[in-house]
Amino acid sequence: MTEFFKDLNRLSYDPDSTDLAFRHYNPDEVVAGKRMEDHLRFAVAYWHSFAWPGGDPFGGPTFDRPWFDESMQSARLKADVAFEMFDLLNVPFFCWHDADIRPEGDTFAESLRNFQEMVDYLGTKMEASKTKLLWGTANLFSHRRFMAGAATNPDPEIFAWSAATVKNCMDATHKLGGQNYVLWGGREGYETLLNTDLRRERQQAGRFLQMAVEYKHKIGFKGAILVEPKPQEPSKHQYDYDVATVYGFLKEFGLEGEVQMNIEQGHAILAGHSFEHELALAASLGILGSIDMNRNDYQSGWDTDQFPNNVPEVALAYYEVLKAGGFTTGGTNFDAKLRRQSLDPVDLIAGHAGAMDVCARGLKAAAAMLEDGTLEAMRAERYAGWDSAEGKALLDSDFATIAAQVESGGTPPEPRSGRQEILENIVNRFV
Ligand code: XUL
Ligand code: CO
Repeated sequence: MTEFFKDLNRLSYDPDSTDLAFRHYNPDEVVAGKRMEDHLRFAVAYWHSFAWPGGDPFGGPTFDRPWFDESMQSARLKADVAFEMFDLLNVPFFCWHDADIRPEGDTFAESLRNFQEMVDYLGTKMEASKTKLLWGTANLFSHRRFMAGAATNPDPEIFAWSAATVKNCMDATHKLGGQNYVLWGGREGYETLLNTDLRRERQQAGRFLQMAVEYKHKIGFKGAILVEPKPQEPSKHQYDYDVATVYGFLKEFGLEGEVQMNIEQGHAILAGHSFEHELALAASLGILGSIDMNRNDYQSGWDTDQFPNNVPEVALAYYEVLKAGGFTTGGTNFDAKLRRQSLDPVDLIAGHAGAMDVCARGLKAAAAMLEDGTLEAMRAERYAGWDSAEGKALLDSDFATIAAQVESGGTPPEPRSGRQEILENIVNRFV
């Protein structure tokens, strides 16, 4: 045991607790026919919890962690502490970027050696733990070499470096039994069109993603490849803007059926959507893979990556997830960081525990709304006309035939109420 969480005990489910405990998240409780743990599939993000030092544009690190130096010994200590936290929280999954788990070397080969050694170290930790790998990914955005993008870089050497990095991260994810591999286009976009060949950059990104898919099949990785859309930040404009944009991109490069989405709440908001919009659209396109359940501050207008704390919002998100049949390889990753004044180890535990409780409440509310059935019945009723023989025939018809029917028809159709307030009142009964 390390000293880091020394005064803290494993959290249990205790609805009446006024101390650190789960008041709503009860892993074994069956909700809509499945254990809560198996529905929610929580994951801790290694980067924000253990690698992020607490800086912001106006100030440097605020967190003082004993592993904050670029040594292998510290990387191992970080892993030890991480697995202690996974155990305290009893989480089934975690996620990493290569750069979170290993110190950067002077050469690619040295970074790779560090990485592979740490992957083996994580493998050993995983053998003694219940916590599995939800996804691995590559950090192709922090180092200055990626300042103009990775796959979309104007410099082919950076494309090559990025391809080699993703190849090794996919190997490691496969080795650790990861259930998905994520690509978030960190700086795959531009700062100004004045220096950007947008057509060329999109072609590069498309070929890069094809190569990732080809490599997945080559090594027999059975997990899902997930793209995580985000409209901007760090780049002014990012090519993977939102679910609809990425779907068009997948179609263009023949990758539909190969790639699904990892949808983040805060990114949806930055794109001018609601989270449930992005989830519903992905579900309707058959590409809903996994979620990053972290919100933004609505006043800041940027990606503040906060733990979720709004049950009604979360309930509407899980409503879409449940309607889509729930997660298969995906799960609920907390891509969330503490506020930079939250200095203590206990803050890390409280952030995650509170988020898990909020998600549990959201899931239960969503399941209850589905079980009640009123919302779905009212939706079905609204579209019932399309299930009639006339409705079905309409879509097989053509403008001229339809016009002839309408022109010879009788009274004009009457509009019907959309019942939004009534529907919102129904939701409020459950949240
Ligand atoms: C950045 C973000 C990333 C991805 C993984 O906004 O969400 O942490 O989830 O690279
Ligand atoms: Co994310």
